[in-house]
Amino acid sequence: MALISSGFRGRRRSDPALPPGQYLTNGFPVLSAGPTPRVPLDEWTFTLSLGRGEQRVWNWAEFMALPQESVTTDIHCVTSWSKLGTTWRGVAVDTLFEGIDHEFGFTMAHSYGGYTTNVPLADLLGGKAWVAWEFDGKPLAAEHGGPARLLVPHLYFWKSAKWVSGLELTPNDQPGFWESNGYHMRGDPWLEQRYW
Ligand SMILES: Nc1nc2c(c(=O)[nH]1)N[C@H]1C(S)=C(S)[C@@H](COP(=O)(O)O)O[C@H]1N2
Ligand SMILES: [Mo]
Repeated sequence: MALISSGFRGRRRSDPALPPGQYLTNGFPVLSAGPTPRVPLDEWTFTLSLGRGEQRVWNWAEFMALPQESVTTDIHCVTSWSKLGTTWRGVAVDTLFEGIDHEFGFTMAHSYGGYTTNVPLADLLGGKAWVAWEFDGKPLAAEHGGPARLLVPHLYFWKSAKWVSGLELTPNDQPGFWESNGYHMRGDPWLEQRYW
């Protein structure tokens, strides 16, 4: 009897969309390491830094003129909440890299306000990541990273830099803000790569 009921609870707990150690939330918690920067759209730019001083810069109008994609995806925070079926709109990182010569395999995402997080380039290309500016059909709220945030939903959500200002290509994997404070360098929720 005890075995049956514990097995039943186990199955109910393990939604196949839920990585190990995560629980579901319907809310949308705000997690920010500092104050929320307010970036006017007419001052906003996104910079792709390729190394050797080469860069590509988009202003808001240029960014909005790029092909836009709608994305429905699950997100997983390292503090254990997951939110399923979230809807976003934004520009695929693939689109930003179109026609661009680059040689480095790692990136550092930079944010207005100074936050950084490192993501291997392979985790940003191939339809895996976006610079998102709409959430749930509305412009992304400032506390959730508006005007635009990185969205890398297959990694823990700290990799999805809010208020993103650009991506810097780097030859080596360098730790960003949370990674320097003990968070994992990659952060795959299915492998529970929380801390190191
Ligand atoms: N610029 C910036 N981006 C950030 C953070 C931050 O503090 N600053 N926090 C990260 C963490 S730890 C998480 S869990 C998510 C939280 O996003 P949310 O506040 O929209 O839920 O943003 C990530 N991106
Ligand atoms: Mo987080």
